[in-house]
Amino acid sequence: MKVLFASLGGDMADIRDAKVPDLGNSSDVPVIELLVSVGDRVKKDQGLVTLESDKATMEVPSPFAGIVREITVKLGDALSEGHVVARIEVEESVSAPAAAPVAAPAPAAKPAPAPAAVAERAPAPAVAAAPVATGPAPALANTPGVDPEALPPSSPPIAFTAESLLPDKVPHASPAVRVFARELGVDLAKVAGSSRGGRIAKEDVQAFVKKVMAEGVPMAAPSAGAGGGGGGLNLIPWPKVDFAKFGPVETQPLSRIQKLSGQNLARNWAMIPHVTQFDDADITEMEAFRKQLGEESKDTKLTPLVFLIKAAVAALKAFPKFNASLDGDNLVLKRYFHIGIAVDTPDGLVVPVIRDCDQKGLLDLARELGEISKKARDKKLGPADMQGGCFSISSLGGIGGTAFTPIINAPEVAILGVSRSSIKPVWNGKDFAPRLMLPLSLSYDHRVIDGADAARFTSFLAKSLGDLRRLLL
Ligand code: CAO
Repeated sequence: MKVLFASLGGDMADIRDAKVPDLGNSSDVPVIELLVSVGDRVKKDQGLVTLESDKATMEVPSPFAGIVREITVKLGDALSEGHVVARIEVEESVSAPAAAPVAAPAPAAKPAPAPAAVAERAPAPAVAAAPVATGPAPALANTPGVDPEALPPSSPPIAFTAESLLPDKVPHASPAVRVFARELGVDLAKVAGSSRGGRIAKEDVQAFVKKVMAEGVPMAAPSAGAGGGGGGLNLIPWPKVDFAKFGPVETQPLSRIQKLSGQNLARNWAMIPHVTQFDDADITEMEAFRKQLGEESKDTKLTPLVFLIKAAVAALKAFPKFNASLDGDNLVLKRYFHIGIAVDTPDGLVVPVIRDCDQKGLLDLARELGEISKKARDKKLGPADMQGGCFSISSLGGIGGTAFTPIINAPEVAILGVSRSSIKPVWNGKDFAPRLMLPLSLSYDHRVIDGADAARFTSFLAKSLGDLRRLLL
């Protein structure tokens, strides 16, 4: 039905009925939720009310954009195809500016059908054509802990499709609850419904989120692309143990750095398919050169790490896929060479970045490495010092060990671990010769880098460190 109301300015308002569409074989389906209020501005296809049959929930969409002037049903009403659920003043007729706020007839006490007596010349209600602010979806706006200002202007409409009528495809929850869950990144398949017939209510989603946050368990299904959500592992909760039952204990709070780096490491370890490639570089000649250079430049401490930075830059140039990051379905190749260096501090691990390593000589790099290590240990690194890295090096060579499996520093795709060099007997074709061998451990993201490329990369590194003249090529 189309009804024309006269507005204060004398214009005629075009008010039309929003009716229940074809429900397949269903009829007398109860209204379980009113999704809009009188005065709300709705988009075409935006849900007006939710119906729930024994098998599924479904939304009655608004056939046109406009302002809700009347809601003609109430909770519990049983509706069938053709039932009028609301009267909407269609968009074109509400576009003229006006000063007064929207007023509208009170909701009808009884469900439709609409009164046939309302004629084109019915007395004009005090309807002004003032634009109605489109607020956040009602289901979210009223949620404790959810800032309505931070929400999108309206919930995405949920299509009234055949699929939404198929019980096995629809979570047993109203569309508004599904929208709510989607906004919070909750996979409804994991939420137990407490309402009649196991239906999931908004409160169930809230309780689930609280529980998950308390336990630190991911909420959503994993994202297919890189850089997507971090959930979906479906892990059992972390074991809670009263250690004091077994002996004396002392509890120490984690430092801020430990908490932050712990979260990053856990995400990177869980989300990146790591493989680690091991190799040894013969650094006998390099070490002789390093010692000689060290004696010439006594003010600057020249450790093997500086040579590794140079060799890594050369390898990144030769194998550009290692100087890249995943961005959804794209690989972003970088044309700059900023190297992150893992630094061990009393408060935990940090990774400051040395920029433009391709443009710096060994001594400049050595000075900068000394400066950032000091800055890190003095807790003076700012966020900018740790951003923009292409590839990281984690050197435990000053401490010891023969190999380890470093964790990639996302969104980088590879990291080089360096262990302590030692003299080893190396077969030179005739004899075993004592050579200073440096163990390399390259962890790489197998989504981006193949094992063969990783072996080529570490061989290239080993050759470059074995003969520094190669870095000039
Ligand atoms: N083999 C043998 N000796 C090595 C070596 C190696 N691979 N690397 C360094 N050394 C020697 C150095 O030459 C130096 O010797 P001298 O004192 O005789 O000059 C000594 O070990 C100490 O070096 P260093 O550690 O102070 O300097 P560096 O440039 O090698 O490393 C830094 C600097 C900041 C990376 C390092 O101090 C550091 O913090 N490393 C720890 C990184 C880390 O924790 N990684 C793990 C991350 S995953 O949890």
